[in-house]
Amino acid sequence: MRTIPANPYPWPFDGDLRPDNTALIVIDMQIDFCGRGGYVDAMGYDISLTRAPIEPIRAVLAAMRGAGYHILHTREGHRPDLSDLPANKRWRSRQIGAGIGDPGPCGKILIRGEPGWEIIPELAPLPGETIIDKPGKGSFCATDLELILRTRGIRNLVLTGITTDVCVHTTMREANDRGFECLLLEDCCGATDLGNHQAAIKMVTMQGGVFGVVSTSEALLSSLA
Ligand code: C5J
Repeated sequence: MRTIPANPYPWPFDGDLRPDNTALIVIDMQIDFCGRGGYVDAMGYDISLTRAPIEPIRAVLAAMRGAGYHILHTREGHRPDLSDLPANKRWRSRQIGAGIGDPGPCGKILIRGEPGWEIIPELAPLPGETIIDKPGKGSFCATDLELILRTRGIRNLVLTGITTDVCVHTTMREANDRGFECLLLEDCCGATDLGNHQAAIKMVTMQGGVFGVVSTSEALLSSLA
C-alpha cells in the first residue's frame, strides 16, 4: 500500500502504486507550445506561463525514470499534407495569426517533422520511451495510446505538460472515462492564461475528484524517495 498526498484524496484510490502499473505522461512539451517563435508565441501569448513547468517536470522525469516507472511523451502535430487537419482548426488558427501549416520562424506551424514540433531539448525523450503523435487535443483521439497502456498493464497515470486547460485536461478526461486513475501535478502544467490554469486545476477536484486528483511535484518526489 503506497499513496501520494493529493487533493481531494490520497492517490491512487486503492494504494496500488507500482512502477509497473503506473506511467508518467509528458504532454506536448514542444517548441510550438513553449518556445520562442512557436505556435503559442505566434498567437501572442506569454510563453513564460507555458515554460514554467519545465524544471518541475525535469525533476519528476528524472525521479520516475530512476525508479523504473513507464514514461510516455506526446506531441501535437499534423501530417505535412494536412490530411488530418480539420478545416475548422486551420481556419480558427489563421484567425488568430498562427495558421497551422503556415510557415513561421520555427518552420510550418504544428507540422510533424518541423523544428517547432520537436520536444524541447530539456525534456527530450530517451531511447525506448514511448512517443504518441496526436492530431488533436486529447491523447487518446486517433492514437494507439489506450492499446499501449492496456498491453503494458498500466492503470495509474501521472499527468504533466501543456496546456493545463486544453491538451492536459482533455487527456485527463479521456483517461478518467476509460477507467484510468489520474494524478495531475499542478506545478508541472501551464496554460496560456493563469486564470484558466487555476480553473482547470479546481475542476479536477470537484465532486470528490471527478477527473482524478491534484498534487505537486514536491509531494510526489518526497513520496517516491
Ligand atoms: C493547444 C495544447 N492548446 N497542447 N494544445 O492547442 O494544449
